[in-house]
Amino acid sequence: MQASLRIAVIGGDGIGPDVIGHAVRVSDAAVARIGARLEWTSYPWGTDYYLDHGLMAPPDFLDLLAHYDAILLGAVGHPQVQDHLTLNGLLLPIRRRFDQCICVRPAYLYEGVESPLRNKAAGSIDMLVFRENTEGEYANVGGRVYQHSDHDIAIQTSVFTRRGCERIIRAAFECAVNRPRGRVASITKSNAQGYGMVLWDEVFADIAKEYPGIKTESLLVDRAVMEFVRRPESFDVVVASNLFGDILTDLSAIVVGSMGLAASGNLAPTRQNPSLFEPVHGSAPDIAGQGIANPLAAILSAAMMLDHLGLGVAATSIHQAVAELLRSGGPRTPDLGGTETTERVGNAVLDLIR
Ligand code: GGG
Repeated sequence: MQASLRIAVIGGDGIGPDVIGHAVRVSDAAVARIGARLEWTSYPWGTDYYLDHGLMAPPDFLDLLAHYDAILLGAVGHPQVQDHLTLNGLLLPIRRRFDQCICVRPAYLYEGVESPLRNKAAGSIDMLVFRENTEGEYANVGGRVYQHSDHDIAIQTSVFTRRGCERIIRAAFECAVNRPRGRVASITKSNAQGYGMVLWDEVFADIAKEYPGIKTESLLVDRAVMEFVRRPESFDVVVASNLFGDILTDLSAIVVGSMGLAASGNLAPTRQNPSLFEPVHGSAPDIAGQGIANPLAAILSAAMMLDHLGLGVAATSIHQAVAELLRSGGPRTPDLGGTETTERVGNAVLDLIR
């Protein structure tokens, strides 16, 4: 038996804890088949912790997490606390501290899942969005003055660095080299964002020259949202800023059937720090605790984690189980038009793996 890998688990808020346990169980079953073992440590951080302690996690939480091989997160967000407090109290500091500068979000139309767009064949939509993950519009630079007065002023600054643009754009090209269609689309709004996003466009053009075999296009984000709906099949690898990548991946998720299938990895490419894996969906307080959240996004995020940790065979077995469940018309939760529970779907994936 190989030495076990240490994973920190943060269920977080809302449906996060509902789905994350299934990702853990499925991962355990998948790695057991190849004689590996995962050692999980669960942390009760999130908004309940905040309501008790005034912080989303203890002051030393980043030091604690630094010792793990990876982090698996459910969701953050709670109706009683402003979203910027929950996000900046837990998820964003993790991405920054561990320099998880690359966020990868696949969108694939599985057989057995219907796109809300007409006549889309299984597999015809297959894109991989590379979202810049530590700067851009999420840089958290700015301030407020004259609050609670008629002169209230808020300044929010985006930060684009050549290094940051290069890292994410190069990662997108490197990925495209190994994909059959070999295309990269860059999405900005550089007509209106004439400093940061113009720098992004320049870096994109420079890096594209190093990859003459890759077909490229640059789109303004307003056109991109239209084209994601009009011709989603034409997108292969997509690279976008932090905010645009976040927004576009809600769209790509729904185009392939549901947010409940959207997985993501926040990658620390030097591998000196843990990477974090999480479903793209948030805490969905409207359905939290009802036992009807789709666990597949969390399960597929765990598969991305196993792949990242060198357990590719286990990751593939999870992908195959999820694909088989969907193809065969197995149990599905309401987001996919079904009536089944989180538990039933999670157990069905487990059965397929075993
Ligand atoms: N599953 C992670 C989660 O709860 N995400 C909520 C969210 O709003 N995230 C913002 C972001 O990823 O930028």
